[in-house]
Amino acid sequence: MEEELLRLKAEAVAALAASGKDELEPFRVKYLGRKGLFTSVMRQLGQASAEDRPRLGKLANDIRQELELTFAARLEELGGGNVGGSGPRLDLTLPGRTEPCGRPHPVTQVMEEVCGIFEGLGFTVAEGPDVETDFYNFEALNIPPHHPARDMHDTFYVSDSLLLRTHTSPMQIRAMTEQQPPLRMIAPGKVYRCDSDITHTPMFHQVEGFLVDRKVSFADLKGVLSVFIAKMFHSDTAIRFRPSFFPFTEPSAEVDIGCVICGGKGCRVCKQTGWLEILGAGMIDPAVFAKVGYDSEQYSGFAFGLGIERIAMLKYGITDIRLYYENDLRFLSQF
Ligand code: 2NL
Repeated sequence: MEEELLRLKAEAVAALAASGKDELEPFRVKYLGRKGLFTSVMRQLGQASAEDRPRLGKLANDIRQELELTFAARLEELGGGNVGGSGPRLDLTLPGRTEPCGRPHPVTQVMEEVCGIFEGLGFTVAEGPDVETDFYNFEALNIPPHHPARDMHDTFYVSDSLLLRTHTSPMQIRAMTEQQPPLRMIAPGKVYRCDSDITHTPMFHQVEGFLVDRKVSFADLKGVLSVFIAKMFHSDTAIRFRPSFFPFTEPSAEVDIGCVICGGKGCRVCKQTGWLEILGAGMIDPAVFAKVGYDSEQYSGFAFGLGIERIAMLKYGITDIRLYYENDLRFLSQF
């Protein structure tokens, strides 16, 4: 069989050297094709002894590879490749094969956009740990043990005094315990609540912000949030402040924007109200200032918090929050 292989190789090399352009394809079929001579010799490999088989197999493969290279070289030499043409072998009009390119996750994109807008308004950015103490996450925010607001937060506890933060406000408490006013800062990051359905995931992203100085008023809060909403959505997006309650702000408000889907006429997304809730805010409660040692006679401030997944859902018309975390490229590549 070895002789047969070597003979076939010599024959093929000679045939190739002698072949013209039109003979190349018949050559390929005769020697290298699926029903060609090489294939039939290789079929005989099964009859070789177990001891010879590996060596013969390797020899056959080496020869075949060498012939394929020689064939390709000959094809090139004869200016082949293009059927019946004498033109260039490469069709330069074909679009290139592009590598698929990754990009930031839609949640990351919206997070960066939100942070960028507040940075433009002079806010600094602070990030911190996902595992927090009960003090920073609850106590300092005027949520004592057994306060009903703790139920709303569906907290994941790590131990009696450690937990996965339910909001990013702990970073703002840290900032206030370390620095004196004036302060303006945002805290972006992951937060955790034991909750899961089409509008809730156990982990989601939040940006909270606050500003403390002398004579800060609710009008300042309205001004900052109006600029944010105009930049994030559309410059003439309608805004409405609704009275609400948070343990850490007084007074508190929830902020709605005119429905970006129906323009305020009423649809499924806005539940026929024409409005979409996009964030919560308020004037920082004096009880919070007391916890961090600020004098609330001298200083006042506002704070706000918004969920990134929710903002991105409204911005892009996404109806199921779980899509963000299924890693389906058909979804992700749309952003
Ligand atoms: C919401 C509401 C809010 C805050 C967060 C805050 C932080 C400090 C002091 C006072 Cl340190 N307040 N944060 C205030 C009002 C609302 O979030 O719906 N978030 C998704």
